[in-house]
Amino acid sequence: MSKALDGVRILDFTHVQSGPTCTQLLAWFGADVIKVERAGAGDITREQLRDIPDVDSLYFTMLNHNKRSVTIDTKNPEGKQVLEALIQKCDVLVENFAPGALDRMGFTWERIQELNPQMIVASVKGFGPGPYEDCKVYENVAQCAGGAASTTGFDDGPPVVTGAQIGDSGTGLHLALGIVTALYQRTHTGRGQRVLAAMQDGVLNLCRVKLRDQQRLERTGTMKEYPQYPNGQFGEAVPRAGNASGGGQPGWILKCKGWETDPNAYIYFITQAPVWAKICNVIGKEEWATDPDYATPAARLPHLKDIFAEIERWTMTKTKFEAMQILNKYDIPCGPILSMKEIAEEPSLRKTGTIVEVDHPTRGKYLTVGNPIKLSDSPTEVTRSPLLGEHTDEVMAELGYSPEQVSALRTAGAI
Ligand code: CAO
Repeated sequence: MSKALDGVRILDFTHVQSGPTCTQLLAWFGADVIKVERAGAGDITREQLRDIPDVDSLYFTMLNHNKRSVTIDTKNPEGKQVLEALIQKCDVLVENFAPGALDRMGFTWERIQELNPQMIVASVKGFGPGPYEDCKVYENVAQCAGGAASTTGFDDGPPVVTGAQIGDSGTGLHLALGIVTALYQRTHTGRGQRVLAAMQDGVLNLCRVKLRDQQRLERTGTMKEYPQYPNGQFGEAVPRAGNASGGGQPGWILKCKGWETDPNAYIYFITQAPVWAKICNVIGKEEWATDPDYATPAARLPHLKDIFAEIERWTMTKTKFEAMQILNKYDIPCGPILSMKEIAEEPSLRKTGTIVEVDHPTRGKYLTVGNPIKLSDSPTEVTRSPLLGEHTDEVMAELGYSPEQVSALRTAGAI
């Protein structure tokens, strides 16, 4: 079966997490992704957080599936020529080097355009133009500068970063959308263009509702769905909301049976207005369905802490899965707090290809997260990440180099 991006060639100059997330997605959609790495070293993540000596780390393998790897020293004059040949042959160059690194290598936008006017040059940077544009940036810096950390955590604690890699993987996702959009525009303009996804911008985009709340706060001085209401204090900026649900339907994380020993024996419980009467029935507080202090969403807002405490008395008598079963019967929105162990073992996620077992020649079998975006006409088959330089000879042959030329370039340290 053909793939959505069949025929699209990506020159993948990415490393670590943000860029590789993007190019892995494009590979899953069928693009030919050629990852350029330095001989002898490669993407630094190959050797970071290793769990098996001398074997590509899970950090690397889980971000570089379905790609080919070639080694080129792009600071070597002959290596530069190889890269030029690749630029002429590819549709998109994706990079997430530190600001200015590509220019320092001699591959400015102008030079790339000379070589291939159709080329799309896509970059992840920490920041867009402005005071921090020259800064190197990692995940948590982006979470802090993009507004996520100041709005995550509890009111009486410090800012908190989240385990979801919204700065790296989140920005990679944004970049992938920019690339396919630019490819689409190229079908009628015939021209390439630059695509920039700054990590601060990507995180802020995901924190959009918090900028909404900032403006609500400035206008009204309060936000009734936040735990600071009615007894706490609001300051000038959006506060940390603990586990409150951001929308108009109050929610909180509640203990379930076993919480004393299992750190994940919890459930997220939403007191959605249309099912309020059913919630009252389930927890044995039938009178709340008609009590004027509890019967309407507005009346409930000042009592949310008491309401969740009462619901928790009920959830603590059930495991999170028992509670789910009962609550789902009544259409009460809730979700178990799943550990990574539980997720890894969940059969339904294996069935949909969201969790995939991959075999690797030096590592053996491991689990990875498959393509979370399912296209009915372009199914994803996850194949293992390449070994360093595994496809150098193959790609060099496709570029028209003879085996003798390849061997000379290797001796010269260019590839
Ligand atoms: N051949 C020769 N040189 C190469 C090469 C190759 N194949 N590949 C990379 N290099 C060189 C670069 O040209 C650069 O050289 P200069 O410093 O002389 O210009 C050098 O390797 C190091 O690149 P770097 O500065 O990007 O790498 P770093 O480890 O110092 O920084 C990071 C890493 C992530 C902080 C930085 O790349 C960055 O800020 N990227 C943009 C933001 C980003 O993506 N952050 C997310 C990281 S986690 O996903």
